[in-house]
Amino acid sequence: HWCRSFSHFIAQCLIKDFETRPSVTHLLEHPFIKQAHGKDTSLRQQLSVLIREQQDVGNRIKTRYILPTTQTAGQHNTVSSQHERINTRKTLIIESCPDDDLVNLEVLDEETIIAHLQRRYQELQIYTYVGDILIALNPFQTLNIYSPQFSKLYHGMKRSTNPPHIFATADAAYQSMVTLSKDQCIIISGESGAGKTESAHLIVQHLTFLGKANNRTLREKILQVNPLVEAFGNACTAINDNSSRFGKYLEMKFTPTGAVMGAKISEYLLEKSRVIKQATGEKNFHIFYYIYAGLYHQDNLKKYSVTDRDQRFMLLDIISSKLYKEQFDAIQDCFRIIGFTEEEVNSVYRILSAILNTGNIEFTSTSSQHQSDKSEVPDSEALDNAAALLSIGSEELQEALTSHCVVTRGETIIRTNTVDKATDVRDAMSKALYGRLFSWIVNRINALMCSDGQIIGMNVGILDIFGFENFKKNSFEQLCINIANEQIQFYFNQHIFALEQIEYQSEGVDASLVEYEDNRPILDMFLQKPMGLLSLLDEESRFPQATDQTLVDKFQDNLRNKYFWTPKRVELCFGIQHYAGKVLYNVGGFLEKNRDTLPADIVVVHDASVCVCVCLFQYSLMDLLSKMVVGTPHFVRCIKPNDDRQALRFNKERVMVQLRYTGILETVSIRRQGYSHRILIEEFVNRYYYLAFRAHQMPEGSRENAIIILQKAKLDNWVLGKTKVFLKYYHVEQLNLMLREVIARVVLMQAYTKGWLG
Ligand code: AD9
Ligand code: MG
Repeated sequence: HWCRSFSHFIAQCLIKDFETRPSVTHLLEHPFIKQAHGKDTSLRQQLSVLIREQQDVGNRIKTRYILPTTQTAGQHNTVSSQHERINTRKTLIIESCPDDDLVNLEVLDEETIIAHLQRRYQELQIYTYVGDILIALNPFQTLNIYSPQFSKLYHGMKRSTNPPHIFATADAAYQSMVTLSKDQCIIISGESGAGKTESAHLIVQHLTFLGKANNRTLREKILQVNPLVEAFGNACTAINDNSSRFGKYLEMKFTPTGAVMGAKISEYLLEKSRVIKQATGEKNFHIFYYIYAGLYHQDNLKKYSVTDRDQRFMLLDIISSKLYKEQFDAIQDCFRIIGFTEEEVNSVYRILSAILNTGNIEFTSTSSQHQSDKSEVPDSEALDNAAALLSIGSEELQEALTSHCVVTRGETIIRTNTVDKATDVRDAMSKALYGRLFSWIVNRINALMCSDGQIIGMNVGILDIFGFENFKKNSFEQLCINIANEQIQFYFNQHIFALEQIEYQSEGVDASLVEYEDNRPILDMFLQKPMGLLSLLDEESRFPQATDQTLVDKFQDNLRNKYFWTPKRVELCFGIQHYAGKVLYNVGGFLEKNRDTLPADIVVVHDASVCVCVCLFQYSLMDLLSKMVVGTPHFVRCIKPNDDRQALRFNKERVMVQLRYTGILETVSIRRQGYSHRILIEEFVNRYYYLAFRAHQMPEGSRENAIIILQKAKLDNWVLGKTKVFLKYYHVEQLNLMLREVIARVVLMQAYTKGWLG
């Protein structure tokens, strides 16, 4: 008898009056539950936890959070936690209000938006929504809004409950993944120094909080992944002290119930040339400084044959720097926590030292009457060290550097290298070693973080690439970086504008169209075959006689459009009108970098792999984009409020430019007028029928049933197209929240039934 009444009660909860959903307190009051209560203490405890949580949520909404902040402008911290120190000089008041979302602004023009963002920035409200998209202004100071208390605050909450926050974006992705059982991805964009990498760290932090599943070790491991790869892949540039020199896609893996179970990292286009050369005022990858300081303090420089006379590094500065030593210790911890063996870490240090030594190998010319192009190594110390560290013979290494093989008519001839050529080979070797070391570390992390090859689960991917760059002097690396950013912008446009508007038309939905700046013509100019800039560069790289001038001429002859020009007064340069602004590139080194000379005789052997670098480039971006397409995207747009890295300084002009090229104004319009979510009618009914039908009913995926659900859920402003339901950006959150509550109730009921029936 009880069971029957109980099922009836469950059915009532689920079906009858959606609007008067019984809260946990109501459940507790129910006579059947009261009866159950007396019998099962563990269920009672579960219930009281739920009630407390519910009250907690209620209170939180009403609370004003007054928080201390600290001033540490422009400081970067790759490893240690940023938010440790607290000082009470400034207070930050956090509460949600309608102007958290630009879509709610009454007047919508550039001036208003800028003034609005400026006011918020001065109040340290660095985050603002544009519908479901998050704008993040770099605060250039440590804010105390990322503690576990904040993770709790944003956990499972409606967007409008709390002020905008990066945790809310991470939370939305996580909740969508769990509720809809679909992969998600978070795409972070913005120019160099805008705050992408910091945002990525914060997202990982919140996701590990959400999916912690009592597994502390795994949680700690995941938190070490970013600092470790960034020690090897980030460096100090003229724009950012902790600039990412590679693209990173971190996938966090979850069980179907949302417990974190691992992580996988993919790296793209590491700027290897930095190992051998850095622009004025820039530095090598962080790890080289850490290792100097660390090995020095351990008295281990000799063990790894690292010279303490290296001219390329300001050794005294490094050694006296406490920070580098601390970072070295932190990296050792990262290796240990993630699970690298001591032997593996040892090998990493050996390879790094080998690279340092290789860079110190010098050549002199030994031309004689018979042989004019010969080079040799006068001082063999660095050569011997490098060879020993790599476990190869010193003579073998010297031969590989100072000579090369040519195959002519089936015969192999050994030719000697000039000093210049030997130097090129040496540098190519350093770059290749570093590139492979980096890939090895990434692969090893993946093996250690995702040991279970066959796990079935879901992902939240986080994309954090190098941001758009425009230096005084820009080279091949900047071109690669900026093309990657063009791709991300294109992806954003596709998702926010193009796909949506195409669907209005094909589905017969009447919605006003929003105009936006399409960067496809620029991308075509780069990627088209055979006449795109990259194809032309490949072609020229295949000619041994090609020079910087022939390259510029080739570009000039073939690229006739408004996005490309060659300046009259500056030689060997070309300009590109990127989506984010004009950039002048210097072609010096383009050909060699594109050939990525390894093996060194690649120019002589007319081989199809000449264009390895660029082909890889295109391939790896396609790979990256196709990965993103799999998941439902969430966008974070980082904005740099000033170029001096100063806290509270809001440079209107700079912000305006970024808002323009990211198309924020148009994004506000389309989020206001448009329907950002389109779901096939059948899928919609299938996904949400719980909201209006009985669990066992399994209604047909018809238009009528979709309408019943939409009405029952009391949504407004939706539209039904020919095959799809068109929803506003806020509808999906509302629907998912309702669904989660219903499911939670079913689970609770099931727990009761189980408990009751023993
Ligand atoms: V690049 O394209 O890799 O050169 P990012 O990644 O966009 O660049 P990054 O995240 O490295 O920029 O941020 C630059 C600096 O801004 C950091 O080192 C911090 O000092 C500062 N920053 C950025 N975001 C925050 C934040 N949320 N809180 C505090 C921040 N400081
Ligand atoms: Mg970065």
